Amino acid sequence: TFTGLGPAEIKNVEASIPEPLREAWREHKYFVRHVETTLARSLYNCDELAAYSGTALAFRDRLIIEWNKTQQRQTFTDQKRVYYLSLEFLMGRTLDNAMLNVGLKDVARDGLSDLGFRIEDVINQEHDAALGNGGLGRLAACFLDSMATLNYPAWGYGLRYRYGIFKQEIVNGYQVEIPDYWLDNNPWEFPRHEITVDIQFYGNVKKYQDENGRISNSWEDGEIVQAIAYDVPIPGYGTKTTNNLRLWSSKASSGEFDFQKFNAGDYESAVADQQRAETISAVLYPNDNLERGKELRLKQQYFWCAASLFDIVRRFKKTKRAWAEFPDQVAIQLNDTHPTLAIVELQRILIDKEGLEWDEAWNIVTKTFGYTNHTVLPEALEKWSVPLMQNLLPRHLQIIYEVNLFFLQSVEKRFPNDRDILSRVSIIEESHPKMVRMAYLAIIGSHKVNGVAELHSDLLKSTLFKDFVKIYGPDRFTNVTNGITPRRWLHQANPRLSALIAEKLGGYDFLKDLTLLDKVEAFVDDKAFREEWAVIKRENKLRLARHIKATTGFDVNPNALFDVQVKRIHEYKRQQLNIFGVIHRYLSIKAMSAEEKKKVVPRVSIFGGKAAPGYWMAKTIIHLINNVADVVNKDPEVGDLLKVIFIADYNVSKAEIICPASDISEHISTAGTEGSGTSNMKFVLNGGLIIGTCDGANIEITREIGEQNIFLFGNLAEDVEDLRHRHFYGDFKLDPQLERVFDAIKDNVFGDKADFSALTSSIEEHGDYYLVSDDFNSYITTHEMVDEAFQNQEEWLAKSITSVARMGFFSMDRVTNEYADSIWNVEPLDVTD
Ligand code: NBG
Repeated sequence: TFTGLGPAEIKNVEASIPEPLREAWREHKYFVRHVETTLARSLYNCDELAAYSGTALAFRDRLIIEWNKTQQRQTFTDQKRVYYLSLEFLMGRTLDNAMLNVGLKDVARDGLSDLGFRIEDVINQEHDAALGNGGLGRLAACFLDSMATLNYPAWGYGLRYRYGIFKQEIVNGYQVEIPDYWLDNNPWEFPRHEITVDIQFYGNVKKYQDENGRISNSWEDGEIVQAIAYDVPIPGYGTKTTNNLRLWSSKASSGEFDFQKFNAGDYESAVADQQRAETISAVLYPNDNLERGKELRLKQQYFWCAASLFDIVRRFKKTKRAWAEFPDQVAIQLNDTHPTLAIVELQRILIDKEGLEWDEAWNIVTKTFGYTNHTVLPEALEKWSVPLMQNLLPRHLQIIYEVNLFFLQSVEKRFPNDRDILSRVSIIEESHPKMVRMAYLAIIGSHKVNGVAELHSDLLKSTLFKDFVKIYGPDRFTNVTNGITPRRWLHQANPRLSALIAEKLGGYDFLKDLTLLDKVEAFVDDKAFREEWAVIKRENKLRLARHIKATTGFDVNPNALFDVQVKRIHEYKRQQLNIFGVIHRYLSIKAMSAEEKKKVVPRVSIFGGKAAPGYWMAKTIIHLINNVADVVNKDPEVGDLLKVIFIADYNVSKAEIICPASDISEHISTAGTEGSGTSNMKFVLNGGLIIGTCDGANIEITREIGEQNIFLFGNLAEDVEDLRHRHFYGDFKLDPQLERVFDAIKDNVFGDKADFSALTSSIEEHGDYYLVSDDFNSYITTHEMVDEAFQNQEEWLAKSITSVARMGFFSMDRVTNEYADSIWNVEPLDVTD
């Protein structure tokens, strides 16, 4: 062992080691030191968990040194910084990513192996950091990776939830939610007990005359909660830049612990106050694309916005610049409307605390913020009740009313003859109770608004935000199509494919410039390359098959076509369409002769995803999938021809196993409902083909990879409204093949039909809002084309390789550069020294 050497001796030993080995030796030494001292374990009593902790701590040391240097560099050069405000950061695991980004995974593998550990087992000890629901949270995590990789001076700001997204278990076919207490054993955060901010709630507003005779407002009384900063280092790939993600945790402020109660002997009630403060950051709301208007959620939003703004303003004030320079130094991106209160908070700071005039302040505010919209679904658009806001944030409500007043006055001036437009665009909806429309506030308070895929951005302009396009002109609205980080979603998840590509391209430069992938197309006819490609897919399928066996007990045939749909369960994403298609396939197989069965392409239909705990229909869909699996997987007449698998607790680390293993994946939302989708990109980048509707980024994926390489089906977005309208007026006929599926369900083939009646009747009787019946025939026919295509393995392989080669556009680095140029106006930092 390396212990017991003094610093001088260590230097000597180190000097005697040849340079290439020195790095390895150092890592080894750090590992041993952490196991023996930080963890107080002996090397002879070191299990996999301790090996994980030791390795993580060794890498953390590295990250934090670079983190410090990066922060110093950013402060010293004093360039414009970007702040990404997101209520969700779906980071997944950190160790593997950290090892790859600093380029020392091989060193760690050898070191661990010397000590008798397999690096994969050690990596698997880590708990996912699951501070997000789905695509929106994962996009934020991809942003952090890209911003660091591209050397942008950038910070993420979020909440440090004590409980991340719940852990999903399936019991008797039903989803059961288990709390995810993820913080034990988390080496990746640094508590900053010295960085605290007092956050105020409730109270009232008083007017007073300041020393210049100006009438000012002051927000008084109410209660104070303390925000404490926790910092998470974010290493870029192949660069020294290590950025910061700052997460806020809530605590009763010391002043808040009620000593009067305490002295009066009411200790319990004093502790209860304490606990109440801590609940603010206790739990992530588990809804994806749905807002419920709960007061605690609004408290979370303000708590996080106010703490982050205080921090940003404090940093700016240290530079002693004039306020007018604020937007030259600070860009703040709002990840959806969740952080919209930051707009109001900055205005409040500038006018109430810093004494700026309204117009001067508002000009600074609008130049600072950019707003990204992620959905057109009406149930996801945030509105807060005016009485709720009046109570919780009285001063902010006043400011919102004032912003609205000035805005409506300007609209009235420009459109004097349009009486309706004022009520349509007002931030305040005149309902009972009145509601604050957060998206409108976000548009009015930002200089740029963007959607996340072309179709989505077009729909925003032509429907939801149409009036605002008229008011502000088209330039305020733009599109930045989403992307994914190739570091995690190719290199980390699929190391062999990444290595094969690197071998052909002469290195890993493509991980920093994904457009270089186009050179892969030259090898599409290279026999050895194709074979290697096919072997890698097979290995990845075997890996998933082992996972399925271990977690569900079912054996799946790795030669079968793996058909995957993993994402949040939502009616608009249409897992019901998929499972109805599976039932259709099952019934067809059952009706076949032995001869006919020989021609069937064996399939494994794989599902995964969580339902929001209160979303009953989504839970019904999960139940149906599991019941179908139960029947199909045990039916001897079907055997290997069809298997149905529900992978419980889908999360980022499972996605890393699943994405590389798919032959085909499903992105089948009703046209016009999916903002972008990002797993579609992950699957194609890993050599899987996709079946999808003309929705979200599927459209641009098709444009990039060519329509011969994708299976598109279903009605177009432009036809959806009309179809819904017709259904509403009774013009609806259930697709006959779907009827056969419903008949089987109603014959109790998959358990008690009563359990699924809401699902079938939503289609048959209640207007089929998501057009499942309208798209069913097209869906089934297209799946037949998939089967046919899969039988020609050579052509399938060519499609797979060609598609990967054409995926360069979907790198998160392209996305980040587009935001930097067209929204933030920030430059990367030079880190050459
Ligand atoms: C989601 C969309 C996805 C999109 C991600 C990231 C919300 C509100 N929206 O289609 O549903 O890919 O955002 O942009 O979670």
